[in-house]
Amino acid sequence: MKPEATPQPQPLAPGVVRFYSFLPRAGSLHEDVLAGLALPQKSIPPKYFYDEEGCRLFEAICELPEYYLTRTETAILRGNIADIVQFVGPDAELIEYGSGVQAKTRILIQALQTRLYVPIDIAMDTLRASSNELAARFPWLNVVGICGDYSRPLALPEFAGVPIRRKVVFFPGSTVGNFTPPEALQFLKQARRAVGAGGALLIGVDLKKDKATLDAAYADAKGVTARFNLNLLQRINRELGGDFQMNRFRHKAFYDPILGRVEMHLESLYAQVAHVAGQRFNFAPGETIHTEISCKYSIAEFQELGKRAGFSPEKVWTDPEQLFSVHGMVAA
Ligand code: AVJ
Repeated sequence: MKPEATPQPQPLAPGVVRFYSFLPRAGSLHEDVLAGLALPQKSIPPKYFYDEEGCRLFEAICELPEYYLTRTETAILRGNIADIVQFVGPDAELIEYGSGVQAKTRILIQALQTRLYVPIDIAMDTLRASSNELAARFPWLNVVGICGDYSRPLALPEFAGVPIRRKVVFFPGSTVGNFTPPEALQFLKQARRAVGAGGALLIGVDLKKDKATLDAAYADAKGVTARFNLNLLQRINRELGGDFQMNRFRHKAFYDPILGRVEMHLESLYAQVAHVAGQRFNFAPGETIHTEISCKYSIAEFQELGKRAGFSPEKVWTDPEQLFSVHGMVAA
């Protein structure tokens, strides 16, 4: 498939799911991993977690008792759905970044009676399977799946044949936390451009809270998050001819209250050498590969970030324990 934006508005038909691939050329995993492992603090971008096994493990994380994020956000959406429908308004095009299995989206599409849904995800197989299922579930819905990496600028195609009054970006799961605050600002500016004047943003943001709750959420008792993290090494072994030994690394995750973020690392248990694509990498005992950050924001902090990106914060929905927030913002 050609990684090019389509210049002409595309006619749509409900029930026919269209897919576009905007993925960067093959080889980005190769380049990013080799570059990341050569840094003084070795690091690999979290978008590479999501191969088939990684997607499966992430879904398992969402079911864990310690991982309160998914169920809390889902409850917030369900509990405030009438207010959310009023905020979004009729005839909205729904654009979702990091759509995954699209479970929360179903709540919105059902309530909003959405006619046009544009899910964007880096994992092509998950995107295809979920989009086809969704289209079968909502016969009036046009679905246009975009396989792409939204950590870089991404020009979305325009569509004809469906009445649209406003574009709304849905970005659930606190995935915005995987960006540093400056990167999050860039992303929000990109979302602002994507929705245009009069557009809106519906975004799930995990709130700052006590360290014990956050440490447990990212280092669960069953070790599912550990497997999710270690799967990255397995993926590198498989796709880049690596020779990482899984049992010589361990999952490490902790909340840093000063930086307001969870960090995930893969820690080398020994002095060891690993090879990737013919290159040699040395590890000291205790040395880590940094694999993810999950930034946490107070409501005021995130509203400030939204304002700097050109949105005016209009609504915030939270749960009774103030664990998680969903912001409704309008393009200023
Ligand atoms: C879906 C990316 C938001 O950062 O909480 C879960 C990913 N990492 N457990 C998060 C994740 C470890 C998750 N996001």
